[in-house]
Amino acid sequence: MSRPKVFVAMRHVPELAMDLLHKRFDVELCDSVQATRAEILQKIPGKFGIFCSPVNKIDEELIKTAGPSLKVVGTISVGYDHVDLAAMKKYGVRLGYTPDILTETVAETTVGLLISTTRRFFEANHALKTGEWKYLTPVWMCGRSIRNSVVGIVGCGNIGTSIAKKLNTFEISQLLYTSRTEKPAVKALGGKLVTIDELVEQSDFIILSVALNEDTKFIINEERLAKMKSHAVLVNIGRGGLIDQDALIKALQENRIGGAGLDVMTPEPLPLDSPLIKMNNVVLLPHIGSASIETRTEMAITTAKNIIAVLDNTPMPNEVQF
Ligand code: 8YV
Repeated sequence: MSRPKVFVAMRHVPELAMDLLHKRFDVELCDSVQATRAEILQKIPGKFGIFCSPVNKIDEELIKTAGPSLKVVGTISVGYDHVDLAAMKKYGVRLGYTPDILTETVAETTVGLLISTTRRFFEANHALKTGEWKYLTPVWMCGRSIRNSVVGIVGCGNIGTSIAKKLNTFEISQLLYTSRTEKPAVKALGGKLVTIDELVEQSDFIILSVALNEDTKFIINEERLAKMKSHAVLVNIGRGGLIDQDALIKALQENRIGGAGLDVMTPEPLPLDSPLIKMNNVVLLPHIGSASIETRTEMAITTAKNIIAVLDNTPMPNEVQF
């Protein structure tokens, strides 16, 4: 008897997760490292599920192309802005995702990105390796301390709260945050719930840790960039679409803010001719917020289990409700 089929839209998925899928499904892997849109549309018809990531847009065209066999989309991510929830609902397709698992890893990345941006680690490393390090004068390669600074976290969900806890050990002078509701755990750290405009005006370091949706698209725009302190450092570990990137580039070019640390950007991968690439006060990471072996392995296993749960008609470990 033929088994239900799953399409895996990427290679190098941890073996433990692949083993789980192989036990229950006929698994079709994409041809290269990452499936193109055209390949997905070609291979999705007749599939029960798809194992995908935020690089794969899951929209009505794809769901319709899959046909009625498609019952589940499993995304190896906490974010699901790449999935058209209305279309999923219309065609009765369920969505599994991987919240919580990556919280601490993404928070670790954020702290690292913040420090390396404000303390100029990559610029300093480059200076050493290219022989620019000749003397040690008092202000050479100096950045600004996190200690005694005002840190603003935009979006205090699980990841934002974890970032707040980690940064609280840095003896900062004030923690500000935005959120739909007051967060007792952040309040207990001395965190103050403010508006986004108050946050951008008052913070030395601004961290974006919020989901991308219609309300948060371009939450950092020209107007808000203009309100920032001239030494403010902006860190983004959410989604590129949270920032009007052209406005950010302009603000950086005109030295209107201090710098930026971006783990996410628009588009991804960032073209090498982007002005951001050449800026010394910009640290760019290739979307590696959750990229620890332990975390990605657990995310992959959960994604597989989410897909299998639909086959078994049991509750998914993590399902997006819509
Ligand atoms: C993903 C992410 O892990 O979780 C998210 O929303 O963007 C990342 O952590 C990464 O894109 C791999 O799928």
